[in-house]
Amino acid sequence: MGTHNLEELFQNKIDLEIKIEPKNWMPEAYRKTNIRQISQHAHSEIVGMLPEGNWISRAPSLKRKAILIAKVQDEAGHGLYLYAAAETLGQSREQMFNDLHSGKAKYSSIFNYPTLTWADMGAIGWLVDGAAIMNQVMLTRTSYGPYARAMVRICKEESFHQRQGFESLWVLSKGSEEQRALCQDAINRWWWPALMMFGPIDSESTNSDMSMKWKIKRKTNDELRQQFVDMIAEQVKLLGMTLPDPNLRWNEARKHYDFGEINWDEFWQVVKGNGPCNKERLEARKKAWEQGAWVREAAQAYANKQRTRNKAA
Ligand code: BYC
Repeated sequence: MGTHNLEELFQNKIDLEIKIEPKNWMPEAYRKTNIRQISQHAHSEIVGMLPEGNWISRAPSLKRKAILIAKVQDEAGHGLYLYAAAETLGQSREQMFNDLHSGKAKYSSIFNYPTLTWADMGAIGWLVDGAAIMNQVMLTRTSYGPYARAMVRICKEESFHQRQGFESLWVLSKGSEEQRALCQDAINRWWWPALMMFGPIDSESTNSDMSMKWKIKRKTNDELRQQFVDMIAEQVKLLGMTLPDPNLRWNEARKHYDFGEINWDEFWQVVKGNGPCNKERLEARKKAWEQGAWVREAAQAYANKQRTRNKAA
């Protein structure tokens, strides 16, 4: 069968909502774009452990510490499911790590901002995980089977992450003047970077057209960002806090909140590696990789020994 017919059959399957599985024929560009997105997503989970890991030893109570450890561990698990999903497309895990460490592969811009106070743990849970879920719920229906299935479990865990973040800020928002100020300051610093997580505006989004046609993405960057603004603009009222945007207001005609201009120059600087913590984050990942070499070697030696024993038996 010619490539043209194969492409037509492939698109028909997508249109009929039939999942694409690892051994099915797929256009090379579909494979590549899934490897790109899934591996970037995996890297985001792994790098995303760093800003929060920074506060595990300083959590204000045993309860908060246990919650934070559980959340950071979940993120490691999400990274692993996603690396495994990308491997089914023929990309080796080693190559993915090399691409992260060399700076070739991207990861979410959000993790290049510092976590300055305890309130940042709440703001990350509420806003960063909140933005992540908004995007990931749609990905439970993405067309590539292994990615969609990984997302189902990830979304369940992410909703716990968001809840705990909101609850942590809720407690601060009902506390002393100083605690309220910490809460507001964290919201002020995380709001705009959280909006940037959804990616560039649709007209600048190079991958969206094909990803929408192939149902890898089911909603555009701007649609999801608007959904997120509408949700958070209501939730912030419960905290008695404000969002740092003088242009945020309900638009009755659109039935959505209008919001101010995102600083796209800042976004692209962060994506290009010039954000406040880009260098620190990559250094931390490279160091962890180097320091973990003996574990990988020991695991390999053990596997080899088992194989030899099994052959002999
Ligand atoms: N940061 O054509 P576009 C989490 C890049 S972590 C950096 O719209 P696409 C969590 C984009 O890659 C959440 N780069 O791209 C973990 C592209 O460059 P390339 C992570 C960005 O792929 C721990 C270029 O800009 N979630 O859950 O159609 C704690 C043009 O963009 C960003 C995912 O990864 C960005 N924010 O759409 C807490 C979800 N935005 O690759 C939480 C899966 C864009 O062509 N990914 N770029 O060189 C996606 O859904 C899509 O990849 C995106 C971007 C919506 C992010």
